[in-house]
Amino acid sequence: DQKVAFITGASSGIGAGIARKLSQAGYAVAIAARRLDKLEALSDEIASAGGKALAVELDVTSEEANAAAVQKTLRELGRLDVVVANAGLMPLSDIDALKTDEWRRMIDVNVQGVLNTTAAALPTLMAQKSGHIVLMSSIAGRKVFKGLSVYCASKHAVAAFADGLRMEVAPKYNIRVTCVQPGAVASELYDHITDPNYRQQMDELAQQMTFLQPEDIGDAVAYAVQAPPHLDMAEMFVLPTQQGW
Ligand code: NJP
Repeated sequence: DQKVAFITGASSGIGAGIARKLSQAGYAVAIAARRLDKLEALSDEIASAGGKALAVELDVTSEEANAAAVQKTLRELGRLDVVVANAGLMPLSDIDALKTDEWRRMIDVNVQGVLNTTAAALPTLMAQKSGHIVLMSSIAGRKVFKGLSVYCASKHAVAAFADGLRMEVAPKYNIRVTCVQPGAVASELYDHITDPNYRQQMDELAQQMTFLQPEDIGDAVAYAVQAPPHLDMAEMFVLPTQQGW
């Protein structure tokens, strides 16, 4: 039986890179996000490379929609082995600009979205006493950067939840939990920065170093989920070499 991975935020960037790499590793992939046209294009690409992909329209901020997306995956692909809660956004701004709508959006997607996806998948994984949950945190889940305070808070929350989740579900239900903490990855993430100063900073950063590609993170996730069953790759901190630490 072909193993199945469910990946959120798979319509672009890292999520799409993970979908490509897990497909190459032999998984059938359920690719979820809001932009169905992008998902269908990726699904066609995966199919023409000999893989199997199911496009699932999903807004991760809805608990019910996450449950429905997981049910659709089970119905159409037959099983669930890996869940990647990856959807997220990063609009930069200073705190004194009080862009409270952006703060709320980041908490809704980056934190509540991850909780919703995890909650939707857990009953199946717990019942079968196997599975692997991959949560997308960030270098911003370890350190705080100016202009990124709320984003950092959201990614610290994901890292904390990953630790708690692992503690509670790994021994009891044989579910592995991997927290991924990338540095700078070339993706659409930076396209949504509206503040011109921070846009310029990001453009300068991109000139100073070679960003990772989404497929680099895909390779890391493929490694984690294919590790021998006794091994839980608990954290993966993946940086462009020139980003340093
Ligand atoms: O960004 P991007 P990345 N419901 O913009 C989806 C983290 N990260 O790949 O809904 C469902 O290309 C959106 O899909 P759509 C980052 O924080 C990145 O870089 O169709 N999906 C798209 O597929 C994030 O957690 C870097 O618009 C929603 C995806 O999310 C993850 O990596 C570094 C959604 C975003 O793809 C992927 O970001 C790092 C919703 N409500 C961590 N809202 C980096 N790039 O440097 C958005 O440390 N999406």
